Amino acid sequence: MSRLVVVSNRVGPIDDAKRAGGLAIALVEALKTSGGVWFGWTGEVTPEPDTRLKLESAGPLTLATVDLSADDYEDYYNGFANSSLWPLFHFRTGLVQYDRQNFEGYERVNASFAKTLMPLLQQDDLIWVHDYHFLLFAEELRKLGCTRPIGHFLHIPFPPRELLTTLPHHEQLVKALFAFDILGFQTEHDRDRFFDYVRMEVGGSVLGDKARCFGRTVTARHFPIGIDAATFKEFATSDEGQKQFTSMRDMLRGRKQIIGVDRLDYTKGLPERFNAFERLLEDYPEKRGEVSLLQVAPPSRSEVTEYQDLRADLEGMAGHVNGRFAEFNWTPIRYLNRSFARQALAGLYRASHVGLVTPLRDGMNLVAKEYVAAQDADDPGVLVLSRFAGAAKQLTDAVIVNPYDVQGMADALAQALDMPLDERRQRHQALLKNISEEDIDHWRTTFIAALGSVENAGITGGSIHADRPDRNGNVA
Ligand code: ADQ
Repeated sequence: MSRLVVVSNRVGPIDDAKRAGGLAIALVEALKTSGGVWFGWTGEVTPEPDTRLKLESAGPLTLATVDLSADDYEDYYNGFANSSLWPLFHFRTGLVQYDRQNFEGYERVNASFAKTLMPLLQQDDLIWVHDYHFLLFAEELRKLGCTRPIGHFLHIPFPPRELLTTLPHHEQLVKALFAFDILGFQTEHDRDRFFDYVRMEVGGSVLGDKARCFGRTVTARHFPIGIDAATFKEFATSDEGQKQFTSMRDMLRGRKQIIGVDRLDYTKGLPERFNAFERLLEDYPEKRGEVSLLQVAPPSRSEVTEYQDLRADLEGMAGHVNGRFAEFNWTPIRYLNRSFARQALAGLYRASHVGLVTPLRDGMNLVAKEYVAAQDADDPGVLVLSRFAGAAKQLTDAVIVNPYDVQGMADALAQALDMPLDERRQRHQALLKNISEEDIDHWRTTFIAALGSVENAGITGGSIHADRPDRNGNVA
């Protein structure tokens, strides 16, 4: 059996109390079953470049990590990855900062990480690279002579070509994607936007799930990421989950609660959400004193200015709504900037009558799936979900909203809060079926099967290997 080598920007932490971020949570859940090597950044920054590899065992996994130098951290991580690619891929061209030095940092880190990984690779490895940090990674590995199957999974949306072309290096990035064998996207729409770029921008061709361009062929499919639904369901009734549930319900004293859980990020639509809650209290006065919003949002990327601004804005907005509507025994918005362990989080979801998940744009959104998994099937809460989360393509039995429409969201909240038990149960049953079938195992096994089949195609002389660039990056 092939060994799995996973590459992602951050590795771990394996300790789940320290994790708040979809990619880390999904990868830990996926890798605990498959085992293998997990390679990436330690999360530590050193003043000078230091490419020494740290190896550590964690059950069936070997963690292989390196530090980033202060320059790489600025140029690659805060710079090109999080100030150029992240906003652009979430359709926020207005927030994109582009700087050639940052792009050079991005190239430098992709090349040096590939160089560090190369000696660890074995004959039968399947290499699975994750997310927007490493779009150049396969090209760098190929230059070093790697001929193993390499797949890429993009956790965030793929932008429309009109937006992608605003980035000076768009063609170089897309060309590098053709050094992978398999490209995985969250939704069919994301995959189709990639195909659209290939056809319309660089004159490539698309046949079925294969794109051909730059003398290379790549297979591109959608693999919607899931959660470990069975385990998360158990978390909600674990001792810790039950404890959180009980203390939350005691505190609510018969009132209802809407919950939002997000990394503090401008893509998550938090100001719009606070506005919608305020509109609910304005337009539905009977809800005053009867429902509160609990927003949990641990800080994220706090060295990037936009994230600092967002944090200040939200504090101001929560203060404004509370100042306007609070009673001595009722606080409308409770806003917490902290993380919770998984079991505790599951208990909080279960205690909440509405799960409010309203990103302006999101690759998938695991919180929506976790909220569903944590509910009591006999008396479930209602998921209110943005149409612009990848999850909305699967979770069609949620109450679907447009996060730019504050009035529409307020009305949807009222509908969710008043929804009869029968309808809540029906919707929940359908949602639970979906997240249980298309769970994290399904995601991992379908992706790895696709990656494995590349190898078989290669052995039988399939076109993919024939097109693969040689060690100098040249293709036939
Ligand atoms: P994220 O943008 O981080 O993920 P999401 O998918 O919602 O978004 O995952 C967040 C994860 O962090 C969830 O598992 C959630 O439980 C956890 N989390 C958030 N706040 C927390 C808190 N306060 N305490 C504890 N845990 C917390 C990226 C993409 C998404 C995509 C995922 C996976 O942006 O679109 O769904 O990767 O591919």
